[in-house]
Amino acid sequence: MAIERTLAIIKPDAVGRGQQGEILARIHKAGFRIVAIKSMRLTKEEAGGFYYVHRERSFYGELTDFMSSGKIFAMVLEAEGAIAKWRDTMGATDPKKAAPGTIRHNLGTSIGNNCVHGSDAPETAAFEIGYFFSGLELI
Ligand code: 3AN
Repeated sequence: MAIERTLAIIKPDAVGRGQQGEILARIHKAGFRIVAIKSMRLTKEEAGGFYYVHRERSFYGELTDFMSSGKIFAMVLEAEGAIAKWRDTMGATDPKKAAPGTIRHNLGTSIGNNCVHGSDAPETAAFEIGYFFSGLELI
C-alpha cells in the first residue's frame, strides 16, 4: 500500500474537554507520523469554506457554528493507506454506530459532536491539507 497523507482535525468538543492529549496518544499508537500540527480558532466563514461540499445540507449552519465555537487542532497524518487508516481509527460519523475502541465510539457524544474529522478520499485530502497548511509547512 502507498504512503499517503490525510487531514485530521480534533474538533472543538474534544478540545473543550481537554481530550487532545488522549487523541494524540491514539494517533501515535496507531502508527501515524504527524507531519504538521497547529491549533487555531476558525471563523464561521472559514469553517464554511472547509465544509463547502456540505453547503446544501440541512446541518450546514449547525456544523459551521460548531466548528467555529472553539479551538481546534488541525494536523497532517502520514502512514501507509493513511486516509482509510485514520477513518478506521476515528470510527463511523455517528458515535452510536462507531465500532468499539474507536475515538468516536469512546469520546464522541453525537453525530454533530463527534470529536474528530478525517479526509474521505485522496482528492478531498489534497484540498483539505491545502486549506490549512502551506507547502513549506509540510516538508
Ligand atoms: P465524516 O466526518 O465522517 O466524513 P460527513 O462528511 O458525512 O462525515 O459529515 C461531515 C460532518 O458533518 C460530520 N463529521 C458531522 O460532524 C457533521 N454531520 C454529518 N451528518 C450530520 C447530521 N445529520 N447532523 C449534524 N451534523 C452532521
